[in-house]
Amino acid sequence: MSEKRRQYPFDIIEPKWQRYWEEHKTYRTLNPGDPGFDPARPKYYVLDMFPYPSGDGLHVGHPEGYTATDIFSRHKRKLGFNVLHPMGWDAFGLPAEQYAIKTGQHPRITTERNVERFRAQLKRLGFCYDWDREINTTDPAYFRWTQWIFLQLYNSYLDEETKTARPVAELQGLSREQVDARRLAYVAEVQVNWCPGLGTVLANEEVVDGKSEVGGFPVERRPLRQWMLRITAYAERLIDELEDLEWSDGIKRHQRDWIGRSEGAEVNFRVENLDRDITVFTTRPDTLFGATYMVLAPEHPLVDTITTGAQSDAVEAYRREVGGKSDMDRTALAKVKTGVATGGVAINPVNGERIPVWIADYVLISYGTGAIMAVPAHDERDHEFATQFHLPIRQVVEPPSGSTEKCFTGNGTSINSPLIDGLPTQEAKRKITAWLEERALGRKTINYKLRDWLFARQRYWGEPFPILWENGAHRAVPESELPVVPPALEDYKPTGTAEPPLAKALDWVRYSEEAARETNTMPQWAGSCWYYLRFVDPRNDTRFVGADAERYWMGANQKPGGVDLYVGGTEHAVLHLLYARFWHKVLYDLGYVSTMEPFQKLVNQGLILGEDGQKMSKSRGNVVNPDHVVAEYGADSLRLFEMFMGPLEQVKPWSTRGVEGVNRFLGRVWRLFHESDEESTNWNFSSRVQDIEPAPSHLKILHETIRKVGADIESLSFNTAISQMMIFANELTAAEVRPVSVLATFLHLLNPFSPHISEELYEILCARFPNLRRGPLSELPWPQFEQKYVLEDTMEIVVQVNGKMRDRIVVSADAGVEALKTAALASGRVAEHMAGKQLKNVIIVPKRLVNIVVR
Ligand code: ANZ
Repeated sequence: MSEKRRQYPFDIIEPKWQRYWEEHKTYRTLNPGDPGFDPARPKYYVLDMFPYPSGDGLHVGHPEGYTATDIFSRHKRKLGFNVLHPMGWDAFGLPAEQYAIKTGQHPRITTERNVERFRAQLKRLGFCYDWDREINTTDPAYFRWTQWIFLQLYNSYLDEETKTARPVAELQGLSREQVDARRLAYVAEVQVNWCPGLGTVLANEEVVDGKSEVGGFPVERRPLRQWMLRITAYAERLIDELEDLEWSDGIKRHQRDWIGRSEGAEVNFRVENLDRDITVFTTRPDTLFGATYMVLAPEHPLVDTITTGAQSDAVEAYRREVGGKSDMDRTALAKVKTGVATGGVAINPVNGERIPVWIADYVLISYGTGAIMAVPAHDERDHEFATQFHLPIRQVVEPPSGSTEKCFTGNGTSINSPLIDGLPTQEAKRKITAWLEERALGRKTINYKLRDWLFARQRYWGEPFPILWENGAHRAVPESELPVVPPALEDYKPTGTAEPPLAKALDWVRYSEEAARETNTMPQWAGSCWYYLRFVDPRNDTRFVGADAERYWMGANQKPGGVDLYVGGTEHAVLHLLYARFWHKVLYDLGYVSTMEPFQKLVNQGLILGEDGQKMSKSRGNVVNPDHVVAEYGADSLRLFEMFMGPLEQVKPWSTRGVEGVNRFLGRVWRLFHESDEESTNWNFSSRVQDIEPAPSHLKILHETIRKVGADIESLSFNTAISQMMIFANELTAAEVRPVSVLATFLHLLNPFSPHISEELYEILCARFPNLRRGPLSELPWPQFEQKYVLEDTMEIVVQVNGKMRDRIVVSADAGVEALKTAALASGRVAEHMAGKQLKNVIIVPKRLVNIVVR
């Protein structure tokens, strides 16, 4: 059935409606207080993760999530909601800067060009964004407020009692240094991933196998003075407050794992012959009797003190050797364990045993206390280490019956542990911790894997810090002087040292006789930490977001509140969401926003693979360009196909034949209304479309479709909604006469998916049937489902393949020929017998059987 039919005129229809929407500002959204705003309507805020406008333009992965949110938004509008559905650009970042280094062209110019291309491509897809709310993170009117929020962090500390941010101005009687040490934005000397090739520090996530993810340059560890954000202060809330969010379990688990809450105890071990303790962090205090040695991180401050003369050369050599390694390399499980004895000895507080103290790189200075007690019988890394260095191994936990592992790490029963013998692990932990607490030898603690956020980059194309330095001390740029705009530079190249490129702009750096500007810039994550708030009130130049608008759109009275639906890729499942939640909570604590969380419901769309089932990439040559698809089949077909490929959250391969399939469906919809004479290029309005009373069978399929499409949009099951519309179109195609009321209602259902063709057909109908309510369709209410039309009897039909019975299916008693055929072909058992064969014919005996003939 592959006869080539003439395309319906999408190339005329689509630009026409896009112009109409633009001219009439059809999708403009009003804020509380705007003339014409209707406060009686409920609100709905639908947000896409805004794109980085790369030089390559849009790829087919972008429209997947964007089409889903577009359909959802259009449906909500038709249900009478005030819908906020904005779009903008996350445009600071390395590629524009690297391009500037190569060509000398200012990043602002390339960014503008890329934004224009992206915008045009998105408009060409007919999305219902309110373009009046477009924002760009590199716009000074935007990053002025990014800098302002940074200053809120800078001027706040975490009050331990309430676990909330408070202004540092409330801290009484502290020295300047003490205040600085408590700020949520602070300066620290930290070990960083320094990439000489890119001339910048990188986040751990930006380093793969010791090389930069961008460019593949070697990365080394070195200490550097850096701006840090105290996200660890919020670790507990970032875990606990996930609870009420409508996010997938997978994403919640990702966030929890990343934050890495771990309950245990700190235990003090006295160093022999020294008035000092080594404090270790352990999650298994019940194994204290099995500690046969201790390990300090090589950087631990006690190492020098406890190392004996005989061991000092070996210790020094070892420290030099591991100095350059990243945490990732040091803790890799597979790696051969290394370490040296310090010669020092510590005393086990539970039994007075003398145990040797080693240093080894598998213990990290940045976690817990930077020191451990080693229990080789029950910890794998300790076990490997003890085996290698012939240290004793003593079993203190008996596994539940049956286990014969050499190193048992699970829960069991304590043995060889006088204080807790016979107790199950949980109880043993509690008892031993209490015992330690009574004697001031230890205490219960909670540790988090999460580290403070290294917030500075040595780059040009980012937000400058609104910070001044004077006599070695920092202070905020006065708010009235925001934004701090980056200087114009001739030369964007990194300086080759840790000095950022902004340091080259001497006039800019020099703020006054005494004060100089901070020359680091913020990381690319900064702008996306709060953009969803700016969309709410994007042109406000006295506040980062107006209070009324914020309360309305973010849902001040809902729990947990926030953006109602947020859709984007899983690559942002951890960091972006964590960072944005952190900023939001600080703003909440300070009274600037009204909800505790930014994103109430989150959905991640699945990756679209190439036609070959591989990840799309330039090097594989399997990248599909949406521009080509739009040129050949139209935007409505691209949108429809992206939703028809499969469940939104699933990974799925692209298929050009699939696009042709949905394009044929839209062609069939067009022909429900039109006939073409083969000679001329005209489409004539079909004489079969008439203003008649619909038959019960037509009302039935119509209302089934209303019900299914509405419910499927709400549950984001767009693919099955489309299948239902296909069934509808098939049935109506077969009808002798097509009632105009049924067709008009159907166009409402198709409208969110394929807005151009549906608007056009509706306009054509209105011109012929003056009783219809005038469009545009997108502004008319969603059709009412009426149960009475779908009350139905069912019947069972036999399905044969080449005359052999293969399945029985249940269909509605008055299913027409087309519905029978569609249902029979949809049977999984039938598909098995059709695999690899060609469909030749379908024979239907009404009310009894369908015989599918294949060869
Ligand atoms: C003794 C012990 C016995 C341990 C046992 C485990 C099992 P999580 O769950 O990841 O928090 N540890 C503590 N600080 C460390 C550091 N700075 N570098 C490397 N390892 C460190 O792991 C906590 C456990 O990891 C702690 O509990 C400690 O080993 C180790 F049968 O203490 B345990």
